[in-house]
Amino acid sequence: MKKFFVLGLLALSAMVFGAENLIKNGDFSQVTADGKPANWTTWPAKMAPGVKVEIDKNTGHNDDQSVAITNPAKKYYTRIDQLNIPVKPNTKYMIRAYIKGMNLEHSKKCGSARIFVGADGIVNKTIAIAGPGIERAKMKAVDPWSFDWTEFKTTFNSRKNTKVGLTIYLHFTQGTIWVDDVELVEVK
Ligand SMILES: [Ca+2]
Repeated sequence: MKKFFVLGLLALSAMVFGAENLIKNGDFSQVTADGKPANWTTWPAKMAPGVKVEIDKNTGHNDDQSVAITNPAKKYYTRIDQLNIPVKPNTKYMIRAYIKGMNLEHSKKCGSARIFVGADGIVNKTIAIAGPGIERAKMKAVDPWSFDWTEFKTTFNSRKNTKVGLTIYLHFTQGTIWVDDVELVEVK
């Protein structure tokens, strides 16, 4: 009985929320042999000592696993990218991720932690942006800034794009962010 109820709920949410998540390994459950999140590219490819992008098997949003990005000083800029994500042109999408932050210390011109969607399958030209770096004032951030798992999302129109690029980053900011349950879905 309970099983049927759960299946019914799943079917219902699929109908209500519709679309498939276009992000691969958005829950960071899949890990490569060298301990990196599968389907994500870390940038820069060669990281300075103390800069880390790693799967944390003890911290997650809906489970106990996520990716952690650590900058040991304010001068570092570290990203995880997923590029060339196919989308339908002129269509509304939602980008969402859950982010947790610990001991963030910001430099003057930093972007802090952000979720960025770019045109043409890459991450140069902004289509959409969200995240702690956008909501710092609203969240009354004071350094060193720590916050528990928080939902960050925005909607955007894909305009002429047939593919977009996604990056989630910690920009000229010291500290650690955890990222989980990244979702890019078509919305009405
Ligand atoms: Ca997870």
